[in-house]
Amino acid sequence: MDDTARGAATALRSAPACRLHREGPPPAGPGLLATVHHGDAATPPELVAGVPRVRLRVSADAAAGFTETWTAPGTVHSGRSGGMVFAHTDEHLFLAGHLPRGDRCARAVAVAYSAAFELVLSLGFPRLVRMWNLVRGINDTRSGTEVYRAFCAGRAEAFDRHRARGLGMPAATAVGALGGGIGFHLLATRSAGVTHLENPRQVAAYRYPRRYGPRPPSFSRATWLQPDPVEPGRGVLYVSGTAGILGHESVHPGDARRQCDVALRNIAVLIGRANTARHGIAAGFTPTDLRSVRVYVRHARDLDAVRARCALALDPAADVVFVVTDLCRRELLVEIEAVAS
Ligand code: 3EB
Repeated sequence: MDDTARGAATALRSAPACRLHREGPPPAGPGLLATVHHGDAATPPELVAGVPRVRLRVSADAAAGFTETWTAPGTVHSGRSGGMVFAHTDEHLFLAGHLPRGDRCARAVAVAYSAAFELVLSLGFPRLVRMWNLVRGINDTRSGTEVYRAFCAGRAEAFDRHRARGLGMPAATAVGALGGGIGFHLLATRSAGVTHLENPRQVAAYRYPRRYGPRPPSFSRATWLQPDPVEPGRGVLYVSGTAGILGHESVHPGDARRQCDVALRNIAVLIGRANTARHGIAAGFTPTDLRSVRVYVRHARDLDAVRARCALALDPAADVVFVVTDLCRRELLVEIEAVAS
């Protein structure tokens, strides 16, 4: 291969890229896989001019909204199936679905997530990379079981059904939403290298003890995507929503500032070279490498304190958005997700 051909091949073997736009949706460009609006209205996912569009209601305040775009190099094909929408290049897939309001029991989640995993596999993208779950009334216990716990039970069943076909648990986020029932979207890849990471400071979520619910959450702490086998150090590390949890226990109840510091420290250890090396990854990161940072804060009154703690740890040039929303455990006040590359 000459240099030009190698350059083109390398450009094609890139990870999907995320950008956060605070000034409204950007114009559609080449390689656009999807737009995800985080605003004041929720609608089921749809195709708009052939591009999947997800609208999540995460804030009562429209001015606090932002738009997330996902792009990938190459020709994009999109489609619909069973209420889900998807777009993919030869290498990467974005897929979104939703459960209507009221459908938040374990059974409904198991059915919907199984259908999503079936679609992912039938489209030929068996390696899950990243998943987001937005759950209305996530801490609601009126049905007798907290919605998040029912959600985890259903999701675990869907993963159980697909484990034998090689579907691993990817990096994920599960947070509250104000509209819709449950909205989910995911990234998957056809053949790029995918490594799921755990954090030595935390018990693997899928091994949490029973006191947190009948079935544990199904996610890994981060997923490393390495698009090109001949460039092992080049890739993207997708960091799950990370909270002030040590072992399996939430720490510093009632103290958002200290929970934020623990979450940032958890991320530092997770992405640091000692941990990536333990997982066989030829790159290591520090918090100043983080981009597309999303900070979920339960109470608006904690925003200033959390912003200040994040400013100390992150690169001033990093794109950071703050979202006020409920988190999966009642006592958690802060959760942080990001991407490192
Ligand atoms: C935790 O570590 C905090 O259920 O998909 C973070 C990221 C959390 C993802 C999920 C939950 C999930 O347990 C909560």
